[in-house]
Order: sequence, then structure tokens, then C-alpha cells
Amino acid sequence: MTPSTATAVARQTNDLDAYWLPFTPNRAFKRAPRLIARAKGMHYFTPDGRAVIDGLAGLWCTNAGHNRDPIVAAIAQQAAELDYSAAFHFAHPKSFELASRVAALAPADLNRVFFCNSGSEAVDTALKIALAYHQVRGEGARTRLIGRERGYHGVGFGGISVGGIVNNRKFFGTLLAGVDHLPATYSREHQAFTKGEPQWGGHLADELERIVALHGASTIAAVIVEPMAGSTGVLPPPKGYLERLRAICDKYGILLIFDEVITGFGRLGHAFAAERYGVTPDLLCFAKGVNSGAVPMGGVIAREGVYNAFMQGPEHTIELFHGYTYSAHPLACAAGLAALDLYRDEQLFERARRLEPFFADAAMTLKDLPGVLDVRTVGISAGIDLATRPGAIGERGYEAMERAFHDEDLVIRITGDTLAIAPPLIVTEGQVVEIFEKTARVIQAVM
Ligand code: PXG
Repeated sequence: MTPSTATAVARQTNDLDAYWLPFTPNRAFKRAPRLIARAKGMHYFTPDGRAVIDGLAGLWCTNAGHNRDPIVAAIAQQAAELDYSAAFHFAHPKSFELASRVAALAPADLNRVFFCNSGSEAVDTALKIALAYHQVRGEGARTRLIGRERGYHGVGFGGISVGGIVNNRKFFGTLLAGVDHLPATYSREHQAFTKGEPQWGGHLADELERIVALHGASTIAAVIVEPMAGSTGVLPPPKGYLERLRAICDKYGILLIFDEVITGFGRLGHAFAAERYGVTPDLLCFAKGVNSGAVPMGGVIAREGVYNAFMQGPEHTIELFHGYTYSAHPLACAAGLAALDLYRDEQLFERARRLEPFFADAAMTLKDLPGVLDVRTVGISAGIDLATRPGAIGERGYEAMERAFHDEDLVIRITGDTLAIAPPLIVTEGQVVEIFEKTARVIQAVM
């Protein structure tokens, strides 16, 4: 290699230009990159060896902590044994094993598991199953989908159509037709500084009655909500809200979909939020925590009756024209089985449930800092609203995230001027205190 080619190669491999980062201001990032080289347990390590505490479990996914030995070993062993086998017309043993284990964690008769590779795909899968379910039962006029303002359901066209975040929608054309939205359940006036489920807001579920009255129940296929809205800043459901949605859906034959991509696998102290709230949806979307974020994976758990509606007709015909090359990928399944073992053996869901009051108290220490407009908590997650700088939405939040990383060795999440904190479920009480003390200093620094 000539010296000049070597320089060119070196420049190429260190060049930040080619990579277009997702959901990131690329130019600002590339001016001051935040690079992560390794991770273990509760910590990331930068290329120069700085330990950074992970206050967000990756992106709400590494619930068992980073680089856990049993998960790493399971992936390595699986890669050596079977890298991939055809997902259509064939299957490998671990796909059945993981489906059974996931179904066993889900409440009631949520016991049929369809695999995909992300939360966005899980949402598209659930919406398609809902539409097809009505079709195969002879109610093909049920095509309307109902989401919610401030909802996040990933970035597929289905997900952004039922989602309620304007920036995720307004650039992308007309989206799916026939979608309506429930109002968001958050009101600072009625709910500020609440630990857990707010008292106010259960009545907002009755807005579904208004939508049914407008369109007619016979045109509505499904309602999709996050039991706790994560992306828009940790919005726990008001008391009674989910129960009322369930009752109205039952009354009109509408399917209820819970998007548990964030709330699944322990975030709220239970395997699923459906268990915490005692409300069983007809379809439940999961991803992220299913294998502690180690390999891309998502899925949908369907109730027995939904699955059975498809199992009609001649046995040689495909019942659902949907699936992905990497549905139930062997590496994702192997990682999933190892993660579920860790959740069970270390009782991480129970641990999260026990830790919740301590976590909530620690979060509320931020309450009286200047510029803090609200602190909300539920399970092992907290949302903190900061006052917006005049004319500069999101600037203070962005600076908080930068300062947290560079000055406090802490990763937090931001959405606008709202901070989110949701560490891995292995977090200790001492680390909870550390995370919120660092966050307090960051908030003071950006005011
Ligand atoms: N549904 C919900 C409820 C989610 O939170 C998705 C679907 C999409 O998942 P995928 O795997 O396609 O990204 C999500 C993802 C955040 C943040 O802090 C949230 C998510 C992802 C990244 C960041 O706002 N949630």
C-alpha cells in the first residue's frame, strides 16, 4: 500500500461523513461526536475508556444490563450452530421455544406469538393482523384504525399513521387513510408531579365513544395505545383509563392493541403492563427487552381467538400473508431465551417492582429545581419536563443530553425539552441516586 492510499484508507475508516444517523441532528453530532466503544452491566465505555452510566437501558431495551455473559455466550453458540434457516415453510427449534416462553409470560389467552425484527414491524404486524382478522370473519368493512395523540408506534407507515407525534408525520405525505386519534391523556394542570398513575384523566377513554358515534362501530377495526407512552416523555395511564378502553372495545367488537415495545419485559415491574393493569388486549406488540436489546427482534402476541379465526380453510393454504426473512432469527431467539432466563433467575421484574417507590422518590428530588415543570414516574422510568427557552424548543433539552454525557458521564434520553430516565433493571439503589444527582447538576447547568 502506498503511503497516500494508507492515508486515504485511514481517513475513510475514521470518516464520520458516510453514516447518516437515525433521529439525530447529524451536523451537530459530527461536530462533537458521542462515541460508545464497549459496555458492561450498567455502563458504557468510550473509546478512551471513560465509564458512562446508562440511564436509559440503551434505548429502553437492555433491561438485563449490557453484555451479560449468558446472552453473549448464547449468541456465540447459536452463530456457530445455526446462523440462519428459512423462516417461511421451515422453522428451527428455538423459535418454538421462545414463542412458548413469551406466551407463558403473557396474561390470559394471549398465547400465539408472531415474530418480526423491531417495534415498528411489530406495530405494522398487529395492525395488519387486526384488519385481516375482521376480513376473514366477514367483517371486511372494519378498516378504520384508532391511535392516540402523543402516541409513538415506530416509524413504519402504519405506525406513523396511528402515532401522534407531528414531526414524525408531517414530512411523509398522506399516510394511511381512515385513521382517527384519541386525545392524549396528559394534563400538567391536573397531573403535575404524580408518582405512578394519575387520578385525573380516566374519562378521556370515553372519547372512543365519540369516535364510534361519528364513524359507526362497523367501520372500526382496532384501537392501538401504549399503556404508558414512553417516547413522548413517560405518560402513565390515568387510573381506570385502560379498563374503560377495554370495555368500549368489547361493546363494539373493536380489537384492542397494546403497544408494549417499551413497557414489556419488566419496565413497569411486571412481564407486561397488561398484567400490571389487569387489562388484556387482543394483540400485544413487543420488541426491545425480549432479548435485552442484544439482537434486533420484535413480535406480536395474539389471543387464542384471533389466531383461531385465521385457522380456517384448506390446510395447505397460507393463513396470513405476512412475515419477514428474519422472523424468529436464530440469533435473536437464542438471545431471547438467555435474556428470559436472566429475568427469571435474577427476578428482575420483581426487583423493578420493589425498587419503584425508591426510584420515584429519587426522581422527585428534582421537583424543586428551577425550570422543572413536571416530574412523572412509573415503574423504572421517569419523565422530567424542563421549561423551554424562549423561541428555542428543544435547545435546553439537547444541551442537557450533551452535558450529561460529556460532563457527568451519564446517558439520558431527550424528547424536546423533556428528559427521560429508564435504566436497566439491574440498577442498584446507589446507582439510582447517582443518576438523579447527576441529572440535578445537569438541570442546574442548563438553566
Ligand atoms: N412502539 C413503541 C411504543 C416504541 O417505544 C417502537 C414502537 C418502535 O420500535 P423500533 O424497534 O422500530 O424502533 C418504539 C420505539 C425514545 C425512543 O426514547 C423510543 C423508541 C425508540 C427509540 C427511542 O423516545 N421506541
